[in-house]
Amino acid sequence: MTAAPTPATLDQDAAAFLTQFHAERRRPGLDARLEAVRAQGFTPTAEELAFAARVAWRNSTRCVGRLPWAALDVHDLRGVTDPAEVAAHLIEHLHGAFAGGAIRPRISVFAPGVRVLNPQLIRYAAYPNADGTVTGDPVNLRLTAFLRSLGWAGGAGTPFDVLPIAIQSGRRTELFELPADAVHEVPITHPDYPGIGALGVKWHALPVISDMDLNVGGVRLACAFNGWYVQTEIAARNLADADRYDLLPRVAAALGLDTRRERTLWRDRALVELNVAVLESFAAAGVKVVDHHTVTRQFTRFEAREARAGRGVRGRWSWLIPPVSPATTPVWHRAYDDREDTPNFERVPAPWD
Ligand code: HEM
Ligand code: NRG
Repeated sequence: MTAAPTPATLDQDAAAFLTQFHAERRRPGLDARLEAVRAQGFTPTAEELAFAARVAWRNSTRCVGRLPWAALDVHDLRGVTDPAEVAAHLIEHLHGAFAGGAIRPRISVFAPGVRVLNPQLIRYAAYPNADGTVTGDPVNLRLTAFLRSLGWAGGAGTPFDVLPIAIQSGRRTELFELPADAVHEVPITHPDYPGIGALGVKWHALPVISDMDLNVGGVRLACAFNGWYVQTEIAARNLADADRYDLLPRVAAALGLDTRRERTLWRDRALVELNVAVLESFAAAGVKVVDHHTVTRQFTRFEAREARAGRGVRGRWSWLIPPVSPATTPVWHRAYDDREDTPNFERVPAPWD
């Protein structure tokens, strides 16, 4: 015996989502829509999907950049299942989102069964060396090994080799190299300290998260979304963490600081100048980036605007505060309820985990 093809009961998550959509968008026809979903099951319409994606951003408790949530550019790619066509749409996503440096927040949503296996579209390879050091971004050691197991031959061996993307559709997984003109990068220099530029460091313009599902009324769809960077993400974590590019000792040397004693605060001074370098370099390249003072002030405007709309803002405080000078920002002095509302984005475990 097989189960009846039509669900007899109305899925409660779908019903709750549709009730929210019709109420918030002031759309008539809720009862008819619920009846159709009871009879046929829930497949979001294009309008429901666009609403869900924007509200999922609005509900992202760990995101300090939520002020422009309603302007998210939603691309419904549920009609695309061929891996090469998915890759072509993602490359178009990179071009459209970069927008000559202006950066537009954008999301691509995929059909059930389609998935990007990389955690972000743009990631730098990690090559283990015989002496235990790593060339590249150590956070991507397992991603790099996984892509090699899928047939990637390896790149030039620089610290900034862009990895290919692995796209899964049904039982097929295929690798695609990103064309160089789709990956915009900014060389990091400092207006006052040429020694920082001499380190030969760069970072990519776009953070495009690709390992979270969009949960719309219990339907989980893979997606890829981007906004722009807060410079702290790059300068205070990716380039500074001891288990990432670990640049603070070299930046301190470029600044001529005494690194023999902690109380010279050489780490802190190097960290601030590396943050200045990333902000100034992005500005010089004409690529949008936001500093932690501005983005946290924008976040308090988001909270005020949400309150006027009769909604509360949930947040994960430890993620909302910046990793540099947190107590100088307004978020430091506030408290947040960290329970996440739906629709939302939910992390999918990596295929190698
Ligand atoms: C997390 C800023 C756009 C959804 C974050 C984080 C920052 C940030 C600083 C913390 C990241 C970390 O510590 O690793 C921004 C800025 C944006 C932006 C400045 C500019 C527009 C977006 C968009 C979406 C989004 C467009 C989705 C549509 C999220 C989510 C997280 C997050 C789901 C948590 C990620 C995780 O758990 O790893 N954002 N964001 N953000 N953001 Fe945003
Ligand atoms: N810290 C990560 C990116 C996480 C998301 N940050 C954003 N998201 N700004 C990194 O690559 O450093 N966004 O959608 O803009």
